Amino acid sequence: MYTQALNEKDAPFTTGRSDDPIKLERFQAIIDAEDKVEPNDWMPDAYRRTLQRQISQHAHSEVIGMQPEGNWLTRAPSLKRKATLLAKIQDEAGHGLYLYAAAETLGMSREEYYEQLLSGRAKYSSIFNYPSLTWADMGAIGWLVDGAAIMNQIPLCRCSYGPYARAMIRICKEESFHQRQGYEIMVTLSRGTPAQKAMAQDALNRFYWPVLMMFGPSDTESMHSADSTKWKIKRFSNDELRQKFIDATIPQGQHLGLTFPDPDLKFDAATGHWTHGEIDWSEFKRVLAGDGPCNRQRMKVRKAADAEGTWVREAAAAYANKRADRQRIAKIAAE
Ligand code: BYC
Repeated sequence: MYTQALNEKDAPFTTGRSDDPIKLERFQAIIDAEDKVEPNDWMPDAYRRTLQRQISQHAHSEVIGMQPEGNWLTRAPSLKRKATLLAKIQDEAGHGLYLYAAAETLGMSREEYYEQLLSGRAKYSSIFNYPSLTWADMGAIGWLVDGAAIMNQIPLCRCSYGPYARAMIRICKEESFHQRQGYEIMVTLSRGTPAQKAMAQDALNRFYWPVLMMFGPSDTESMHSADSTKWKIKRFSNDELRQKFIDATIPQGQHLGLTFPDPDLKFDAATGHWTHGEIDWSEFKRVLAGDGPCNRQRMKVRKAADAEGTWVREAAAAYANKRADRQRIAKIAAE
């Protein structure tokens, strides 16, 4: 009902002054009623900007996130492992495409979002600024990074913005396969030779803390959470999701016979949760400021890929123009 009242189909990308109390009240009523907001619906500027930021950063993460795994494609230990890893990486590219398409419904073009990434104005997930040093990292990335991504993304399937929520449903199904393929690599290595088990342990040691940082700053530092929660973009806080992830992951690591690199980790029987040691937020801030182990390398590779693809984009645009010209001429001739 509210959606109908606020639809302004003739004026796409309608953004309202955020101080218009009647529209704001109606907008919040749509959200509170668990209705979806669709691209042509009226929405406050700040809601649009939040989604443009989050969805595009999410898309950038998927695209940049292909690099650490791409690093191991030619060195996968068997044809089967290579085919599986390749399928996973291709899925990540697909996720990027769904997400750029969802972000475009908010009135900015993919090229504009992409330009924000290349110019360094847009972020991507901190986790992809860490190197993938051994084959075991393919296991740790699937198990932990995709595991954290699922924990964060399942609630996004119920996000108030329709195109984002729908994209997330498909993405989560694929992430589930990604998590399992990673865990299966970890199972194989953990049951393997002492050297293989040591490699799995080393990957866990290096990825554990950065993965916890993927969930974002602590709730007290999270500047966007209050608005995002009010608008039902976020259903759980950063710390809540981090805790859910830790609670789900520790038993999986124990099953592997691996040790988590946190001496303060202990199970609290009273709450049913694992309590953990302090996260080094100075490292998180450093990585976000561009000074992580691989920030420069990731952007260099992305920029080179963009430059190498220029001719493809130009050729596609030239072909589209020629085709449109031919259709115009054919139409005139037919009249
Ligand atoms: N890394 O107020 P906050 C994948 C920024 S890819 C970098 O809590 P918010 C995969 C945040 O952007 C999955 N920046 O923000 C792909 C903000 O800065 P700005 C990626 C971070 O938005 C390939 C500032 O810190 N997932 O699965 O309420 C291979 C304050 O934070 C990070 C998504 O993108 C971070 N980790 O909450 C394998 C999920 N954390 O923008 C796997 C979608 C925070 O004001 N995004 N920042 O300059 C979200 O759910 C939310 O945006 C976040 C942050 C929970 C990440």
